[in-house]
Amino acid sequence: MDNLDQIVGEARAAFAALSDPDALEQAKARFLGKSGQITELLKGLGKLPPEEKKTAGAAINVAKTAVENALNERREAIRQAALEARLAEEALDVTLPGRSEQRGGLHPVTRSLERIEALFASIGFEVADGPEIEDDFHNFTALNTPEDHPARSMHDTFYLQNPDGSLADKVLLRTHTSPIQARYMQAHVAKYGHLTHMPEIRIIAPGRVYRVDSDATHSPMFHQVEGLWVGEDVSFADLKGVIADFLRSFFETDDLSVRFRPSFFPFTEPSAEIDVAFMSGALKGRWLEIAGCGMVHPNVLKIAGIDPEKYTGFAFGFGPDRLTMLRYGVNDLRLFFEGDLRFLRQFA
Ligand code: 2U9
Repeated sequence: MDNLDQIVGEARAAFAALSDPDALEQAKARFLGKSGQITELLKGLGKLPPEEKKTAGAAINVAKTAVENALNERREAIRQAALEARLAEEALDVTLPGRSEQRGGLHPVTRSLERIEALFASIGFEVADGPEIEDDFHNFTALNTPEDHPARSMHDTFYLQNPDGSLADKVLLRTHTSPIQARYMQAHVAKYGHLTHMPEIRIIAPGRVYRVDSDATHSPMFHQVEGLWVGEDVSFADLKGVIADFLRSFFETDDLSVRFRPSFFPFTEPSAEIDVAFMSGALKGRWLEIAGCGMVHPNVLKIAGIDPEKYTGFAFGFGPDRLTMLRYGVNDLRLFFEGDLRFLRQFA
């Protein structure tokens, strides 16, 4: 029976030396497994004379229970140690101050666009949209731009290439948002052109536009908001009222003057540049060029399928980037597109 004490001692020592649960289960097999030491002893009982069987069997079972107890204790100790390690690792200090959520903010130009859209919506303008990758027809031809106009040149306009590097067939990044209105007019005529009194078109077209140009006041990508009102008696007087009203609302002041200077655009006739002068503040008394406008050229109406004898319209175009610079006193356009959070956070 010394042998049994020795086995129990060995088992205790073996279990105590292990701290890995899998290794512990393997060590168990050496004592209690199919051919473990205790199991072999139990198998050997059959060969003993009947009078010894009982005492020997009882002694082996005592040893077996001792090994099982040692095993269970070790299992529990390993489990407890693992739990403590995990708790230590995942310790949560509930007294720490919370991390506050970082709130995002809208880009200053987006804020301007949303203001412009809301102001025009309040006088019945719908917001229209269109593709940034345009074709020559909608970007130039439909807008009465002559074949030899410099805007059509590769110096001024980004043309798209085919995958093999050759120039795509007159596919370009739109240079203004005007093709949005050209497309809208065509779709409008397709829908209502058969009516004696076609409903009015009153839309603004905000969006990104692209030109080959880059310095402190020009970015190769910038924004435009153009507007279009076509109807039966739409006049230049309506245009002046809408624009002056918009500018006073946008800049939140009645303290500004607006003037219309004759100009030229292929898609409007007559055409004008719009200047504003603030009557107070840092820019007081200086005329600032802020937009272009005009009566929609009869050719532009005709190309869209609208009878210029019956309908007239006005159109205008703003640069919301420039409006945003004026509203917030920003002096370099590129700041809007560099993504520097120190700059952008000031508007959030
Ligand atoms: C259609 C017919 C006419 C839109 C117009 C302007 C004048 C204009 C630019 C000035 C510089 C915007 O800020 S800018 O980039 N725009 O001067 N745009 S009239 O005329 C249209 C548009 C669509 C069908």
